[in-house]
Amino acid sequence: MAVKIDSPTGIDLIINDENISSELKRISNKVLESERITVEEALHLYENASIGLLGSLANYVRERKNGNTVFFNRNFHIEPTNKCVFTCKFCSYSRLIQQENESWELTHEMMMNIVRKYDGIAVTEVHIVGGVHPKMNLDFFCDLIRDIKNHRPDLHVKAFTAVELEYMFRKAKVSIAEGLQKLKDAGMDSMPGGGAEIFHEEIRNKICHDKASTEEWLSIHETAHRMGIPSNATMLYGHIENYFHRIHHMNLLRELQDRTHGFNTFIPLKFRNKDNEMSEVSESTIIEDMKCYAMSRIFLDNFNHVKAYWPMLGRTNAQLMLNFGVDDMDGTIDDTTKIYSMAGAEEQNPSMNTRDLVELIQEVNKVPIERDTLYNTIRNYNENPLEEIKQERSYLN
Ligand code: V47
Ligand code: SF4
Repeated sequence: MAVKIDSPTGIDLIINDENISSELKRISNKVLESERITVEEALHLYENASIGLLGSLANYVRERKNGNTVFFNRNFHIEPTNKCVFTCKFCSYSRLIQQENESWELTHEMMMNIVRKYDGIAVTEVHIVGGVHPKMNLDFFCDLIRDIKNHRPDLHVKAFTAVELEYMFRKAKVSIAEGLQKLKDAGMDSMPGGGAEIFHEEIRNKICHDKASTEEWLSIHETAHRMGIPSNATMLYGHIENYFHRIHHMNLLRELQDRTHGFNTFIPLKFRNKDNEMSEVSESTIIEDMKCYAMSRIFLDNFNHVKAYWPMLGRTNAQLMLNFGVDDMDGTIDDTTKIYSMAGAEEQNPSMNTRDLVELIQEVNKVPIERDTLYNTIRNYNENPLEEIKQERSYLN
């Protein structure tokens, strides 16, 4: 959805400030003219632009693409297990297979019970992601997805990071395309964006050397897109990587998106340092968070959406990012994820009802739109305010 902006007066003021270098002006004007900026230009912007300039440019791009809209959905997570064969140093969530006391492993029936809990409730998406457990194989997950779809055909199943899939397919001795086809036939609708971390080898080797490589991650997403399975992409930032590594990461995604147009949204994930092997690395400041979101919005000109995942950032910081290029806040989640609370995020019991999300968005004068996973509008909450909906859908609290 392209939106025309009549007068970028605020940006004019900032760009025409005499203290801004001619190079920054030149790059900024490219962004305003919808011209793609290069890796070198992005790096220059990252290193030299003020937070004010980055925020204004990001907001400009965001408004051009999505107007004043902020999307969210009504979703819940299933985390089948936190046992994992891999050893990512930043992960506070996984437990080795033998660490029985702090680990969980849900059975097929337990996961179906989670799905049944939402009977009669208008959630539109289940997000399934977890550790990589050798016993939970391709057939196990095909059966699960098939049963979820039989029970609730309208529920969009967004399932498995490329890391989980790479392991699942390798164990099942099937190609990427064969594995994805089986999952698609079972009812998998799309893929989340996890497991990407930082693609640059220098960093990837240090923080997650034993899981799917950059090439494997990209290849799984590219194959999925070509088979009509859309996906998201993430970037784990704010640890030992630098600006160049972030731009390099986003450039690989931008190139893939040029080839397939299969990514829905980009999600910068802020590294949290509690209870993991990288606890000595300090977390990024809020200024760095704002710069990271803004640069993502400016650089990824072929991504329609940038998401602030509020369980990890905290709801007020996520709200702040709505002025730094973000147009999506993920969903209600309903306290069904442990990944971030275990890593020390502010949200220890992540759950917001529709009212909380709508109010958070309206508080910063944006328009709350409930969407489905593929960004089709379900409801515009400015046009159809919550009070009226409450009578129609009594489960809203
Ligand atoms: O890949 C793990 C991250 C990801 C930590 O696609 C950490 O809509 C910060 O990908 N600090 C999994 N992050 C979650 C994920 C996701 C989340 C929400 C929405 C979507 C989507 C995808 O969590 C992992 C890793 O990058 N992670 N540990 C940590 N200590
Ligand atoms: Fe396993 Fe994922 Fe944690 Fe890595 S980030 S150890 S793959 S659960």
